[in-house]
Amino acid sequence: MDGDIKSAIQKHHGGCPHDCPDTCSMVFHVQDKKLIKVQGNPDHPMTRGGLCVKLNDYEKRHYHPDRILYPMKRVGPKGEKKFERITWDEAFDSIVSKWQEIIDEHGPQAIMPNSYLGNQGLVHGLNGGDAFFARLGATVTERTFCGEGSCTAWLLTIGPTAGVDPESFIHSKFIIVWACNSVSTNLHHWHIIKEAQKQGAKVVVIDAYASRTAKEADWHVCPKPGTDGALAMAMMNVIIEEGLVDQDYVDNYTVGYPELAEKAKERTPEWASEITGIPAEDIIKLAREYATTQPSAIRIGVALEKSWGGSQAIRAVTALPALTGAWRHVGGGILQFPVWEHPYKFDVICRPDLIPEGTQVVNNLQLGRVLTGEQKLKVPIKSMMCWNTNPVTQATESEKILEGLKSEDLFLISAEHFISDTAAFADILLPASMGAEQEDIILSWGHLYLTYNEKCIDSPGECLPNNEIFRQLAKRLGFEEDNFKWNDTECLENYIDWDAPACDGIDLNYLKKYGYARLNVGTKDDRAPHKEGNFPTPSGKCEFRVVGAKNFVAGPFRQMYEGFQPGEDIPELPDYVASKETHEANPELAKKYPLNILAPKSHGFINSSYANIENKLKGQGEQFVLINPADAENRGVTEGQKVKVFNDRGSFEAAAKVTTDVNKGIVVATLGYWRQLNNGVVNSVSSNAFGDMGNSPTSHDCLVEVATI
Ligand SMILES: Nc1nc2c(c(=O)[nH]1)N[C@H]1C(S)=C(S)[C@@H](COP(=O)(O)OP(=O)(O)OC[C@H]3O[C@@H](n4cnc5c(=O)[nH]c(N)nc54)[C@H](O)[C@@H]3O)O[C@H]1N2
Ligand SMILES: Nc1nc2c(c(=O)[nH]1)N[C@H]1C(S)=C(S)[C@@H](COP(=O)(O)OP(=O)(O)OC[C@H]3O[C@@H](n4cnc5c(=O)[nH]c(N)nc54)[C@H](O)[C@@H]3O)O[C@H]1N2
Ligand code: SF4
Ligand SMILES: [Mo]
Repeated sequence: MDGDIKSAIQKHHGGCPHDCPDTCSMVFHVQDKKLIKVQGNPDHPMTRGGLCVKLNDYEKRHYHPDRILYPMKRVGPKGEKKFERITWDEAFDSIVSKWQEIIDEHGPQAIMPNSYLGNQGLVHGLNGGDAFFARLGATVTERTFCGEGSCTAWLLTIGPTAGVDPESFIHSKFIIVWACNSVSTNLHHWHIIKEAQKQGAKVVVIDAYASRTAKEADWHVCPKPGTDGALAMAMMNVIIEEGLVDQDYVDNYTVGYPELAEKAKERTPEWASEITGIPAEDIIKLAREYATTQPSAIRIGVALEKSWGGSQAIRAVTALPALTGAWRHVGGGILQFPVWEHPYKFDVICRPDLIPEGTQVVNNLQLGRVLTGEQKLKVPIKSMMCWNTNPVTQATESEKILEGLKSEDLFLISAEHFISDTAAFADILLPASMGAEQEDIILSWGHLYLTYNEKCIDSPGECLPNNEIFRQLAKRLGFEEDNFKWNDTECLENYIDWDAPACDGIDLNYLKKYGYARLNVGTKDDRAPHKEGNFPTPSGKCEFRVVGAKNFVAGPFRQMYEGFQPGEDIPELPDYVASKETHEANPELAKKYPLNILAPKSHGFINSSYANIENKLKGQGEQFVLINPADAENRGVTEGQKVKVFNDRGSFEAAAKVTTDVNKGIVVATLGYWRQLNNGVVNSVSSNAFGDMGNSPTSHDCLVEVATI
């Protein structure tokens, strides 16, 4: 972009690097080498000039007084945040020599990486870290925080397709937002849904409580948590029994309809009503309206997978648009993560080919068990390097992770912006660069644009970009592969398949000039990718039924995880699978812990990021728990009172908000608050159990009790 001479402010293209489907295109305002302001890019069809409450003063995060500016080493007991400044040379030398010692004694698998999408850049998010640890021969960390069960279900049913374009929702006449709190978590899609609503579309939100999004819907359908599979199966029942099936579409473009129809016969609205708590008339009405108002579009949220039967439910929901023929229309179908059609070269970015055969795999949701030795490993973990993630607040069984991190036997390296709850336990702290300080292309899992981020300021202090940290480590360890020699621009040249049809007319220069580029995958006004089937599945059709499939882990940013051994058989047909922590499934446990907790995302934070920043905390308010008046009264809990939320795994404190936004038996406490600033975190109570597919988390399949303190 051109510099603005009058004000001497330079404008540069940015991309929000946080783990959010919107991947906003931003404008960085730079004056005297400082980032003074950020704006949403007004030209971008989804960002439209607006950011969100988290990022509207992103420049302040860059200069926050608590930011880590220098490499440091621990000088006090673990977790007490007593650090002393060291040089980068000292930091790298101590890491490499400690690792060498560990490798000599235990082999490289005693070292494990731990990262997620805290930064979603191809270079500094997905980055050289994976390639680096693959080359080192370290333990492989399978990371299934977000969408991996959903992806497995999606791939089995319709394959790696982006599905309906989020922008095509403008043409939809009936929209279901299913377990997604778009107002908080996908704001720039919500604008489009609101516009469609203004043009006459009906917007239905299916959510287990009255979320911000549910409150803005034309109709809030409120199933009990983890019962969406029953709702979807009963919708099929109505659609089939009432002759609302698009038979021509089903005959030509689907597999397994006779078996599905047979199964759906048993799944009556009355049956589902018992399970979901939704009146049978409402289920019938929903199914009829959904099937007969075309184009109809479904947006599924990540939350849908987070119960034991979540992925089977997602298979059922994903089957609906093929049953009704919604795919025939622009603005008809279903949306999950459009990232499937982005031409990223994950094999080049992550270099799974470098992983030595037979390397052990651990899962990031099992971190507490891995570190405490409760999970027996071939080679126990002696060192962990953490970047782009904060497992103490975000992963399950937080108390066990803490126990593991306290061990003197674990050498923890943490590359961070702030001393997070995890970084607090580091032996070596590395200061990481932030948004405007590093060049990248930001992965998006919520739209069909490539987004460029220009390096336009220098990092404060001695912060280094993640990929530079890995380059330096690789150099010291003598790794010769190209990955570790490419500069950031060269990485971008190599990480994207610029020759792919989706990139027609787009190259790095184009991106540098315009900041973003729409992939060549049709326009919002003409895209109907499955009008005539063309599903990227083995049969080329929508597979209602799959035969002989075994559980596998698919990720939104990886086609498939290396090292994962095919698991249990996957049932041939989608169906309702009951949650495990409920009154019905576990009455003994429910006697002790009668309340089902939901721990979704906070409006004012992005996962645990920003939960340490004063104005964001003020906007979001202190950790709260929503509780129904009847449940509150039974426990002598009053509005605003401090309570303890607990089960056998742990506890956290929260201020009670007594409200009918939640039904009796359910409590809601949003995610992200820091343990340093609060007593316990929501993941103190969450279970490490995997869901039915893709080793997904089951954070909403969880029983607790609430008591006054
Ligand atoms: N403000 C903000 N935005 C974010 C994030 C953030 O932390 N804060 N995080 C980002 C990330 S990493 C992700 S994955 C996305 C996730 O965004 P979403 O997919 O929206 O996920 P959640 O906020 O966890 O949950 C969405 C809704 O699902 C409901 N829900 C929970 N369980 C059930 C159930 O069993 N059935 C039904 N029908 N509803 C249920 C919850 O009540 C909640 O209102 O958001 C991204 N955007
Ligand atoms: N109970 C419950 N638990 C959940 C969920 C839930 O719904 N309920 N949601 C799950 C989901 S969907 C997700 S995606 C995960 C997210 O969990 P995490 O991926 O752990 O997300 P964050 O808490 O944002 O942690 C990201 C960290 O990376 C750091 N970071 C950001 N950019 C950079 C960078 O460029 N370099 C370095 N070195 N560090 C950087 C940030 O400062 C921050 O501390 O949480 C999961 N946990
Ligand atoms: S967090 Fe999401 S909505 Fe906010 S600026 Fe970043 S991409 Fe946009
Ligand atoms: Mo996520």
